[in-house]
Amino acid sequence: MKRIYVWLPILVVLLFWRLSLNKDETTVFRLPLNDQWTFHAAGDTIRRSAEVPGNVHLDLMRHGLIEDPFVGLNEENAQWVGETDWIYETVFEISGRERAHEQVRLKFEGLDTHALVTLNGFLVLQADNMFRTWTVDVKEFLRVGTNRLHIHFHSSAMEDSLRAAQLDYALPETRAFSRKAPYQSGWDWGPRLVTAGVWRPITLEAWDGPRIDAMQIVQQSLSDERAELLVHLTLNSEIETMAKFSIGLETGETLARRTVPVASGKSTVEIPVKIERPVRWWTHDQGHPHLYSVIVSMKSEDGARDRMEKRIGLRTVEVVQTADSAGASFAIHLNGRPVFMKGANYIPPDSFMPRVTPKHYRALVQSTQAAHMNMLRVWGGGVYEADTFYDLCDEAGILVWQDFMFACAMYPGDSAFVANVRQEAVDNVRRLRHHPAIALWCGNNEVDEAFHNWGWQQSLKWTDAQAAAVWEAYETVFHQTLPEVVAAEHPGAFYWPSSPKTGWGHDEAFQSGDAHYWGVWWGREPFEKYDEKVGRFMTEYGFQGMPSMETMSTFADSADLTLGSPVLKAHQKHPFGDANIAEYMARDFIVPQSFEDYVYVSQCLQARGIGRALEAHRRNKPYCMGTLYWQLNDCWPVTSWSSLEYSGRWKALHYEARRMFAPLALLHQRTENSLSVYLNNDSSRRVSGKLILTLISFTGKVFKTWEQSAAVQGGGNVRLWSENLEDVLAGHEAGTVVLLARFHSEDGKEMHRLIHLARPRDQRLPKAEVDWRIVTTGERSYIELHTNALARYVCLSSGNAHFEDNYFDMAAGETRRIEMTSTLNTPQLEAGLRVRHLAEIR
Ligand code: BMA
Repeated sequence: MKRIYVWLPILVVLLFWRLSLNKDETTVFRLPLNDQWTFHAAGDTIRRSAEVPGNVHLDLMRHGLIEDPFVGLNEENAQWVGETDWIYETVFEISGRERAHEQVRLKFEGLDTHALVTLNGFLVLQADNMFRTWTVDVKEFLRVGTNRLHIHFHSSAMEDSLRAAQLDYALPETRAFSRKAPYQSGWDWGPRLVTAGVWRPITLEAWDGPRIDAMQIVQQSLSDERAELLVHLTLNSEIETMAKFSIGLETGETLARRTVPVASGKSTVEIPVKIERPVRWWTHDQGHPHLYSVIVSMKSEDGARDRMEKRIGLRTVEVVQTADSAGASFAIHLNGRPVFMKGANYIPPDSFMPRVTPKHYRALVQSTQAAHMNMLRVWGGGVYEADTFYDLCDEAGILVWQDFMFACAMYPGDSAFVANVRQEAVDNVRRLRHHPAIALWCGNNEVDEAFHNWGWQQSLKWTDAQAAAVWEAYETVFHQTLPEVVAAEHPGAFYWPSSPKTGWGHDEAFQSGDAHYWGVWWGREPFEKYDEKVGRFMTEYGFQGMPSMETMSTFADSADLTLGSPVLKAHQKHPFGDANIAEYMARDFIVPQSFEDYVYVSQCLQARGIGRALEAHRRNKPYCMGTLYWQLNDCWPVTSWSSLEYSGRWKALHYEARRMFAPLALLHQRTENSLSVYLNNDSSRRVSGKLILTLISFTGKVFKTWEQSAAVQGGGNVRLWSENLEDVLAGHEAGTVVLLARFHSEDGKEMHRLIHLARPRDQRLPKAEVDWRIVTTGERSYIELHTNALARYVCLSSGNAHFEDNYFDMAAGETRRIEMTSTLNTPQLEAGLRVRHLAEIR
């Protein structure tokens, strides 16, 4: 009790000190321009209220002028929106005091895309890149009283055609002329919804004397004793003055104080600081993602104050490419430790980005982490994500492979285009470089591979000179401009020109660099090929699965829920997607007659195929040091390669990824006549214990047992056991037995998995009875399951409930307890609960 007397005064002092720090921390006046917006089509006289940030599709929907393009066949009816010019207007009030500031500017964080901006009738900005931040000095155009801001968005589709007509050869995609999110033009998983509008905030800023415009924190060295950082500030001041700078951490610790002269105009200040005994940032699977907030405050002698805060992580990331007999490695070393990267490709979580909330991002990042992923690739056909997304990755300990926004197209190389791209790169590298999550920068998605392998030279009839010009433009952007920007703005960061390095039709693709393997799916090769087509770092491969019935009911009436219905076809964007699903399903499963079962089996199929790839990639560690499947998420409800539906609901694949990506995993490999079991350990600790394998019948009869001791180093991967398949089967038919693999570690933990010896369609699955009951302990609800015989792909569903595991196999006699989370109460959950498994399909 006495202790409180000691602590209380200290706490009070700390509290006051914090409050005084927060008080008047900046004299920069900021006015967000979010209110009183209207929009109308050019030539139209009716102005309607608009939401900013937002976009024209969202505004049209809100006014009932278009129907939700995600529903039914509405996408088609919304195409005119992208071919129209749109005008957004607002008014805002400015007082004499605000107008009197020495500097006044408008800051546009995202205009989508070709925008003419006038303020009180004066043209202040001509923007043509949705990824750039534009700042414009507007003091001379600003009035005391009411000001009118007017933005005319030209149709991008029209702009693209105009620009394309000026080039004497055709580029494969006219969308490439606009610096606009490529996926808006339609993708093989996304609708064509070419939108327009103020998609990120506009702010009026006014100030006197110096302000901090930008802050860069360069990590100069990092050891266990100390981190040496250089804090680089960009200042903006109308006048020459002296200013005091203080740099500290959020804990209150001061790292440096300086008083320096500030020049007029833009100037820079560099202040070195040290953090003693630094705590490093790790991915969540390797340690703790520790973050530091570095706070700079400034006070000038004429009374200007400003403050900036950046949250950083102290870590090193290297991409190590060591030549070897096959080619060269491609391994991410985090803080000097090679770490196997597990994850997926991330696309924009909505066709309409302004409506994505922090809650959406949080759910996505949580699902990523829950599946034991430590890396996401922000794919180049979308957008440079919102700050919130990277903040969440920093906190969750997830690395980001960051593409620049170029995908599956060739781009112009004229000087205006290149200058525009350069500035886009500068803006985004500056915005994102302090995030410890950013592992590397990659120039584009599949542009190099497309130029060399997709036959455009022939299909577009380029002359040799034209093809050379197209390639020269490529080199200017991806081999010159972007690496220059990364080197200058994010010193030490790794730049990789294109993902993949080499197209999958070439052997080299699997010998060095990163690889996309699309022989399964695009090439219709069997899933077994995944065992062979293992590269050094797999950045793409995938297989589609249909979304759940719940998600499909958000866009289709029950009458439309049949294979091949026009509404379903509109929600399958791949040219032969449905045919592919059908073909692969028939290879491995008994194809169900009922639509609902077909949807379920399509998910089992996707999980089975990609699960095989994940297993092959991991098993080949350290030859392969990363695997990112295509794709994590969806931008609308659709049949796609995603493991998370648009709603965030987990498909069977996401559960499979969670099992396959577990830090410690039992993996298997089956060849024509042998079977092997591996123990793969991605943690940094050595694990040892006992491996027990039993060959059992589907009703649980034990035929044969193998037992041996087993150990694997931290980061290791060992083949523990290998047998001739004939000896494993011991005279039994492959479709009637299963191998139960169990590992008991010395610290008392147990894990197990079932290794199947035949495809599901060739297994004589019994009509297992899976009993269940709901158990509630305290706040938590569980479903407890028991089966009397082998049950495959046991699928649990109840409304929006989330199950910690799902679509799993259960051996005869097995009991499992699965946690459920839901907004429903237990009786509701129980009433809606459905448990099924593969032997029940019709
Ligand atoms: C990859 C991606 C995407 C595409 C996917 C599936 O090449 O980069 O362009 O959606 O394949 O076809």
